Formats: sequence, structure tokens, C-alpha cells
Amino acid sequence: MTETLDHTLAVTGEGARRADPFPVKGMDAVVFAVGNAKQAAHYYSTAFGMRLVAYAGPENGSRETASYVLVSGGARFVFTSVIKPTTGWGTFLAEHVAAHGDGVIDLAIEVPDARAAYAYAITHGASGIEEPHEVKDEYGTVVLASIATYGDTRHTLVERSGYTGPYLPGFAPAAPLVEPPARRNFQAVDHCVGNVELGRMNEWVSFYNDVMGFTNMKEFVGDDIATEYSALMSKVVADGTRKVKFPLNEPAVGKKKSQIDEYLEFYGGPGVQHIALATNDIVATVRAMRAAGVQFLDTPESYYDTLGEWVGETRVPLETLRELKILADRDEDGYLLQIFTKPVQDRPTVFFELIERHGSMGFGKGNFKALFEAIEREQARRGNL
Ligand code: TYF
Ligand code: FE
Repeated sequence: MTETLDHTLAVTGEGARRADPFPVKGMDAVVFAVGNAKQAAHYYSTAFGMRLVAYAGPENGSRETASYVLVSGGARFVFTSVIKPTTGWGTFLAEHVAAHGDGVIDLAIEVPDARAAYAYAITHGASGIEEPHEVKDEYGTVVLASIATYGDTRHTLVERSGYTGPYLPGFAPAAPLVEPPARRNFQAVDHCVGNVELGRMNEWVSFYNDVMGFTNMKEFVGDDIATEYSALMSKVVADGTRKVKFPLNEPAVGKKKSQIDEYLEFYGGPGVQHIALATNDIVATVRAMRAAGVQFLDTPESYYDTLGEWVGETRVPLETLRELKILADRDEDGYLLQIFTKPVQDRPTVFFELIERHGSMGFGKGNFKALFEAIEREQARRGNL
């Protein structure tokens, strides 16, 4: 009797904890280094329907940088700009913008124990950027630590249990810039994709395997698909609970210039390619975002002529998918609906995806041909194919 009880405790308590070498709570924030955070905050408020909730700038003690925190449900974006010539933390930001244009500087991950997570990562081969340290204000204490990942991107490990402030110590609550939409456009970050150099995808997959104990998800694009049409290879790593999912792309050598090569050239190296946002009503979201001026990739009519045959019934009628150019894919677990924006800055670099999942844990592999042809049409218009 006692033995059975002990055994149960071991499995649900210590045992379960030990089974996950790198527990995470989820994505904490996607942090963008941009040239003009004030205008970015406006765009993500009016075009993406996000809500400004916090601000740090010269008015409340941040002398070198201005940062705006916007949320949509559990998705949190931070936009940061340097506001004067500087030698402090601002230097790193300024150099990031000079080298890459507007882009993602930090994929911050919320963890239950930042010191333990950092120690695990460093022991397993990560390069440290900032050692674990406490930051505090009247709302409580947060522990932060940062490690390097591909390119000039970092992962800050954020331990915020019990912190009641609007974001991090130093940030003050802020009122929305515009009345947020009655219905949220999206409620979470679904996955964050990195582009790395030719031949290095597997190194980065191993990095996440070793440093964060992330495991590989089943969907991958190998050289079979790559040489045929996609011009990229891709594998996906995720934490034990599948809350944090990081696909990694590398260019494939093919007939045409890979879309990943175009990114690497214009971004000036590896970096975050797209952020996928989870929505429970992709139709309403696409209508709202299109009306606000967000541009999405086009999909040819022919895609919809055969879609019904292999995807079958979805929540959204085929005619609506066709009207809005939404893509659909099905696997053994269910289906998903997805659509991609065009790049959101002048450089053909960062873009967004909207995804509505119904059981499927995939990433839209069935759409790769149609999707990559659409990307290549855009590449050709830019003269980069
Ligand atoms: O995250 C993914 O893997 C999917 C597929 O340029 C994808 O969204 C991969 C590369 C790309 C666009 C989408
Ligand atoms: Fe994606």
C-alpha cells in the first residue's frame, strides 16, 4: 500500500519534474528592435488589433531606449528603439537595427526557474549573454538571464512568478493607443521560425536538443521536397509540453534562388523569419486585418479547384477560403487553416502567419508547394529570383 502510494508520488511529483530537463511555461514575449518603436506600436495597434499595455522611456527612467509592450490575449510583442547616440544597452540595439533593419532581437521564454534554466543551458553548451539577475520595482521581482541563439538573436529566460506589473520592472502601465477591436484577432504565439545558413539547420536542431532539452516534432521538409519545389529544408523543435515550437529553415540549393537566401542576404545573416499567431476565427481576423491594410500572400485559383478533394470538410466553406486566399492542410490528427502576410517592413525579411488549428499539430506541409510558389512570385517582383 505504502509502496504504491510512494510510487504514485514519484511519478506525479519528483519523477515528472525530472522527466523534463528544461521546464518552460510558454513564450514570454517576442522582442523587436526597430527604428521607430512609437510608429511600430501604432501599426500593431491599428493593423494587428493589439493593445498597448506598458511603456518604458525617458519619462519613466529609461534614458537611452523607448519600449512599447502590446498584447493580444496571451501573445506579447515588445518594440524597442534607441532614442539617442549611446554606449550602454542601447549600443546592442542600435547595432541590431543598423545590421538587420527592423527585426526580432529576443524570443523570450517564460520559465519557472531562470537560474536553473540558465545553468542547464550553459552546462549543455549555450553561450551566455547575461547571467541570472534580479530586477525589481513596486510590483515585485523578476529573474532574467539571456543566452545566444542563431545570428544576433537571443533567448531571455524570464522567471516572473508573483510579479504583478504590466511587463517587467521599469515598465509603467500604458493606455491603449486606439480602442482595441471588440474581438481579438489572435490569442497566442503558435510558433517562431528561424532562418539559418546553408548546411547549418541540423547544428541548430542539436543546439535546441542539447541546450533546452527540446525534442524534434515529426514534421520536416527534407531534401526530397526541397529540391522539387520548396528551396528550403526545415525541422521543428519543441519543449516537452509543445507550448514553445521553433521551426528552423536552411536554404536548399535548387534551380532558383531560395527564399531563405533572399532573407539571409537582406537581413544580413540568420534571424527570425516568421511568427505564427493562433486565432480561433481566421476568417474574421483576415477580414479585419485586410481592412486595416495588412497585405497577405496571394494564392492562385487553381489551388482551390482541388483543395476540397484532399482536405475535405473544414469549419470554413471552401468558397470563403477561396475568397480570402486562406490555405488549408490535413493530417492524421486533424486540419489547420493558415495564411501568410507579406513582409511587414521594406526589407523582404520578417513576416507573420495566422493559424487556426483543429487537431493538427503540423505546420502546413501540404501547402508548401502553393505557398512557396506564392513567395517566389513576390521574390520575382522584387527582382531577387
Ligand atoms: O512554420 C512553418 O514551418 C510553416 C511553413 O517560408 C513555412 O509555416 C516554412 C517556410 C516559409 C513559410 C512557411
Ligand atoms: Fe509557420
